[in-house]
Amino acid sequence: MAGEDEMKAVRQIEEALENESLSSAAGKIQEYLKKIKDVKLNIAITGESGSGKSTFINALRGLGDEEEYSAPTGVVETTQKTTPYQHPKHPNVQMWDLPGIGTPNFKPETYLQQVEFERYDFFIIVSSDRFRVNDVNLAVKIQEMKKSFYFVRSKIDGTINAEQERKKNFNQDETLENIRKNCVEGLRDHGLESPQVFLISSFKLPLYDFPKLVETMEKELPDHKRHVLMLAIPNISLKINQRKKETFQANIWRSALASAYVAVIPIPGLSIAVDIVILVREIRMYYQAFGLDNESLQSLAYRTKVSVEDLKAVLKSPLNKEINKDVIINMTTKIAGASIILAEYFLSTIPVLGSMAAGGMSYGTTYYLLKRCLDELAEDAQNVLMKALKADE
Ligand SMILES: Nc1nc2c(ncn2[C@@H]2O[C@H](COP(=O)(O)OP(=O)(O)OP(=O)(O)O)[C@@H](O)[C@H]2O)c(=O)[nH]1
Ligand SMILES: [Mg+2]
Repeated sequence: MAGEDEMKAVRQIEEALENESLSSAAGKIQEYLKKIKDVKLNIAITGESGSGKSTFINALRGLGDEEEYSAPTGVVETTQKTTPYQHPKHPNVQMWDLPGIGTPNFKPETYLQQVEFERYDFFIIVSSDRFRVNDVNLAVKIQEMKKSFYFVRSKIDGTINAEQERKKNFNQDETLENIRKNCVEGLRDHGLESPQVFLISSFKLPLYDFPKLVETMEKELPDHKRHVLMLAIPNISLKINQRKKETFQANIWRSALASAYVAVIPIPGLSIAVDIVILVREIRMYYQAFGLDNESLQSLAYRTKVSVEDLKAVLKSPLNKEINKDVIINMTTKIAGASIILAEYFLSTIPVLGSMAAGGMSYGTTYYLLKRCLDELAEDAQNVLMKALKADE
């Protein structure tokens, strides 16, 4: 299993750090980094016709319903076969639009085999009202196959609006609680013990339970898949922003160690003992994951009706202008003094690095630089979100 592979890889790296030379440890980490780049995440979205599967898939990919690569949505039945949709920026992440379990040609008994269940990391079962016995049967079967599932009650914005119009003393929290209770009771009636239901509007992803759903999926995924999820999930709430930051921070040591490897095998012409290529690649990845690229800002502006100019006005980090070798080298030379102190700190935490001055230096500098860039970009992204979300409420 992939999760065990990961644990094995980390253990090997740790052992190498304790017993062997730095270059051997760093060699292993490079292998691991290469492997991690190929990690795939396959998410299955299923539910009755018209429940909002395709719309949810588009929202998960940070797309509207009418863009070039969007899943077709509409009032007529559209999903009749299993269709993969790639994440526009992370092709390793695929959302699968599955026909509902009650669709002609699909029988409840053979549904999971028909949609090739082995392929998916987990299932999201969508319903726009009460969950049916079919949904529960499916969940039970998914469980038997040792996969996980999440119930999503969709189109919450519509339900809330209708309630608001109908009731004189409308209370949103109370209404949400009632919908949740209703769904949970329905699932219990059909025999599911302690189901969890997430209330979601694909038109208003930051509101309601979407951030909680992300948090739950993240918690339940193995480490290497979690990283991929946090790269791909749209950065639409302060909570998600924070989780992205934490996930990436937990991975910095890997890049730093890979950079140390490069430093002990000197590259002609590179005076600073840091692998710039690794730095540029990682920082670009943060930038995209935080949704600071032009396309993401445009789409956020469109959704929240805040102008792109207003969003860009809160950006402070120079990284928002350009992320290339020169910018990074410039930052590296500026912090050279600080990194020596830091390198010493890291040498004391990872003794084996001490035996290679250049490796230690590189480890410290890379770690420090990545951490600093991550902090800067996370903060910029947070400010952009605060600006946008204020207008969205
Ligand atoms: N108000 C509201 N409408 C939604 C939401 N999600 C989907 N809809 C609408 O519900 C209708 C059906 O959505 P789809 O995403 O096409 O549903 P589907 O589950 O893919 O349907 P099939 O492909 O027929 O199985 C469309 O008109 C959507 O615009 C939502 O979060 N809020
Ligand atoms: Mg559809």
